Amino acid sequence: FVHDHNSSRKQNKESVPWYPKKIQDLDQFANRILSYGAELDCDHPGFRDEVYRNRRKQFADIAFNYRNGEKIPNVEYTEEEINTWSTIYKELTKLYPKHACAEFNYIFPLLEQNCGYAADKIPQLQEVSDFLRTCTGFQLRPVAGLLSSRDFLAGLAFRVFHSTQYIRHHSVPNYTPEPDICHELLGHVPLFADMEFAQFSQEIGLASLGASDETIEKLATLYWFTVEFGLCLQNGEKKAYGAGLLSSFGELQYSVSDKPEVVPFEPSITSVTKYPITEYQPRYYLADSFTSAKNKLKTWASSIDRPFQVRYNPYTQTIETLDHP
Ligand code: HBI
Ligand code: FE
Repeated sequence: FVHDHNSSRKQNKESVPWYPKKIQDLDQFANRILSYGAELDCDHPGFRDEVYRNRRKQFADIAFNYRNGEKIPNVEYTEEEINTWSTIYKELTKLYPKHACAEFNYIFPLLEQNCGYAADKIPQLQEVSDFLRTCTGFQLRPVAGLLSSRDFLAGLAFRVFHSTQYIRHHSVPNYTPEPDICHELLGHVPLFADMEFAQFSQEIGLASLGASDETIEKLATLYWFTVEFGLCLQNGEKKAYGAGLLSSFGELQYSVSDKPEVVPFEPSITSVTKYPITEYQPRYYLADSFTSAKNKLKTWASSIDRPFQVRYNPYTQTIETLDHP
């Protein structure tokens, strides 16, 4: 959830920043994560826990060694890890019927029936990924920690979602300074099974390929206010669809209350809004529907100054580039 300024890539008018052209190119991201899974900051809840740090290293190794097309190794979660999951699962599933959007509530029971979602078990990434593929073609890929915005967004262009596999530290189940498997599986995964939402997410990814640093910053901001913290209007009521809300017991309730400011999703405004990353959002953006959000995003993205157009070919899993004369 950190904003980066990727200064390592040179840019000028003639050179377009490198971007992945085929799905195997995503293998290159694994060794340039920003925060490595086992090296925790001193304010991380697991900083002083040697057992936790070792465990994080095991997860990091799975992600480092993973290659496109392979099966994601199953993990045997410990009792302590499953307890953390259970606590969060039980609290959140109480709130979903009232506060989550209709698409989320439609899909959630299917995850319970088809890929092992339950209070007493942490689902395996491979099983979840297989299910998503049958719904929208989205797939999961294990990642050891935070990627740059550029790399992370590029994955979405291929309908690949980089997912962490470790769980937050057991001492503070309601807080995590970074994404963890609770955030990914409860927050993100359900909506990647929705066709409109999948298309919306892929649009952000496609717009990011070869984009300037400034555009990446705007797309990361759009991602933040939609995929992470988005609200949508359904039958006159505010419902949550953002993963940061759907995986937070406190912020989910706060976001749909009358305390925060809520304004219509408008890419030109949303994309330049500043936001805090360690506290509840003071402002949320409200979409009419995923279809409407997708169309607004597409219109906005077509105004981005990029000397070529891209489209994804799902048969070859490659990006096709259409040059402007
Ligand atoms: N990396 N692994 C990972 N997971 C994320 O959710 C994530 C990321 N890097 C950047 C990011 N999210 C967002 O802040 C946006 O910049 C896309
Ligand atoms: Fe997230």
